[in-house]
Amino acid sequence: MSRIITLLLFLLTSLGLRAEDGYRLWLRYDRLAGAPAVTTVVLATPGGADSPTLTAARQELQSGLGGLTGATPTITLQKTGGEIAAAGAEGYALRTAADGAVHISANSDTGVLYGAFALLRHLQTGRSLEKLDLTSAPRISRRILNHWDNLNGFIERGYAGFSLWQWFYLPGIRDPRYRDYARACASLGLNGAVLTNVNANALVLTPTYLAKVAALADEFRPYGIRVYLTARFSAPLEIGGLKTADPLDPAVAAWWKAKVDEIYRHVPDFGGFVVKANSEGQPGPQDYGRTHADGANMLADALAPHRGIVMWRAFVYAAENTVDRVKQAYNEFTPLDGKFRPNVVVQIKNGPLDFMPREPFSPLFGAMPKTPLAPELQLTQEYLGMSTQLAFLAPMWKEVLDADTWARREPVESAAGRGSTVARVADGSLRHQPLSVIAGVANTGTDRNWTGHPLAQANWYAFGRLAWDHTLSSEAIADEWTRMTFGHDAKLVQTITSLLLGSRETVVNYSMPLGLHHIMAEGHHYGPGPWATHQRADWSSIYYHQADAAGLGAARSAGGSNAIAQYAPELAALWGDPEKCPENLLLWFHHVAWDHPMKSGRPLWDELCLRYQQGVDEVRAMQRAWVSLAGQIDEPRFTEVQARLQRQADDAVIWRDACLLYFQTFSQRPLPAGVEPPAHDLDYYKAIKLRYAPGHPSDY
Ligand code: GCV
Repeated sequence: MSRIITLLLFLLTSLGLRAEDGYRLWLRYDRLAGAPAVTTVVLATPGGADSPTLTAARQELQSGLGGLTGATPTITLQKTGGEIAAAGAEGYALRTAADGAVHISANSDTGVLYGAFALLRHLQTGRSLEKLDLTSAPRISRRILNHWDNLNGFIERGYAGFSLWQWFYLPGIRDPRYRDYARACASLGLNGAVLTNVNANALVLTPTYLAKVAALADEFRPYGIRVYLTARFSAPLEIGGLKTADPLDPAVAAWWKAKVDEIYRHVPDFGGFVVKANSEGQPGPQDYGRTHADGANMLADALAPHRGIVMWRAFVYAAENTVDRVKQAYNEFTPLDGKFRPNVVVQIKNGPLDFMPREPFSPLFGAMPKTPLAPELQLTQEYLGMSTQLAFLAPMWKEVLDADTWARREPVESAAGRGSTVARVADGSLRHQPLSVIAGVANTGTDRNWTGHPLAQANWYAFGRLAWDHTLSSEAIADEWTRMTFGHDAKLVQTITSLLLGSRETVVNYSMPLGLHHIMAEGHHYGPGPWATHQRADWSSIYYHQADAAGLGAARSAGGSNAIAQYAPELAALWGDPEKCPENLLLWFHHVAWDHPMKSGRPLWDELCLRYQQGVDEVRAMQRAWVSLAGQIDEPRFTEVQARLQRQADDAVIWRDACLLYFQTFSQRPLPAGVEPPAHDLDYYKAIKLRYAPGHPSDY
């Protein structure tokens, strides 16, 4: 039997057909019934001359249009008549001429490449080419994936295999996958990749590794992708032979300047550094009594002559600091506003804590008007079920990007800050800042399908699309991705898009509803651990949920840690009042009595229990929805998603039972009707130890 299957697979492969394994991502160019014929494509740039980027565009169009329409088009190059208005440096214009030829015009070769991918997307999503006339330009200039990849191949919080960068084999042996990675990124308009973990290794700055970095940069360059590295602040000590890394020591500054010059000799378009300093044990300027600005500026000065930038992370908190952890970054960074060089961006996680399933936006976005601020989003699902569970994150990112910081738009607009959204802070439009960056912690790895969970590809896709245009809706992104990745059947599209769109809220419901946060198991962060205590208070769940006989939730309003005061007064007034605070953030900001009446009329305890149950029910509904697609999806992807949804359903039950049994020891209330009784006692759940979970360096 197995011989027959092997033979069949061999025959299919030799016929050019293959089992769908997810490798092609959304760049699947299978024949599309009804796709309009495209016989001629004109690529127009100011120079009209060929280049590696235009070659890449041509190759993509040839294979893409050839596959989708069944006919390979004629592709010609020409000069643009003048600047393409509204396209900017990287945008494009797509237009169908009277003779039926499609013109892709741009002010740069990269713009044409992006236009080529946009044309393919247009066809792949079933849109017409008739009277096509659109211009698109990115709203944010640096759209960057951050890879938390170590030089030994391990990816911190990576759940889809090992690092794509094969450091041992570079620079000579180059995995063809580098090009496919670059194609995928370019298809979304992503234009940067930080190759290394923010928990940095200075070795990558040595000549041997810089040659390898240069090889990757060469692979990515035709696709408009610049490479960036993480700079270990203590590198002058570790690889430079200096006795200090004090940023104000001239010898240290000179060492970095020489190192940066050396990097640019290897990689002339090197993008710059990301730095995690004085956070979670990483070295930094505070080791020498200096500030984050001192450290960032020293590196920025070295990079400035080459037009490189520093992305200095604001993810800082310290064990010895007794101030509420969610307040610490604001306290450290707001006094530094206006003190950074123009080529420094402060990179801020979307929330003030750490990529929880739901957080309010970080108050820093509304509090550093003189500094370019970059949102850091996390594609890899560290706290949302890794690549085992389905959580489509576009709705979460939109929630943050669309959030109004209420920051004042001084000096021009003095009215209250309505419209001062995180997105407008990030894209620089609020304060006319020229440098704009958005960063996403990648979810890619060596798994054949790149992201482990076949549907987690949608998070890579969504990040890229939002980085290009944060005004796109989650619905539109889910629709595009589904059509490109699975097909156009109406029921299929409807089913998969609604699965995607509801999935993040489902994870919130069965893991950390109503504003609960940081109650996951220690270390690997997969599964519940509301009982977790650690020698570091700020790594303990009890620090965050503050459950006691009276109630549940972190007290962060005026009577508590007053973290609420870090937000604009309009928001503080809303969120600081438990009667007005949106229920999805209630336990983030307030310690609430178990019998506190919720909007449903139920007491908090009952509401909490029913939210956990709802999460479980929703996963089961997701399973049923997926099964309804049997026969409409290729077998490998269908089976893989089905198995992962089953695991998600089992894990959701564990979350519900573990959390409710634990919180019940405080509430002393029965489970309300409609909540399934747990199959085990609390000790059973406490005893669960997941060994060797992926993405976490130690055992558990
Ligand atoms: C790269 C969390 C993660 C760490 C990560 C850190 C950071 O603490 O658990 O793995 O380190 O965030 O963003 O720097």
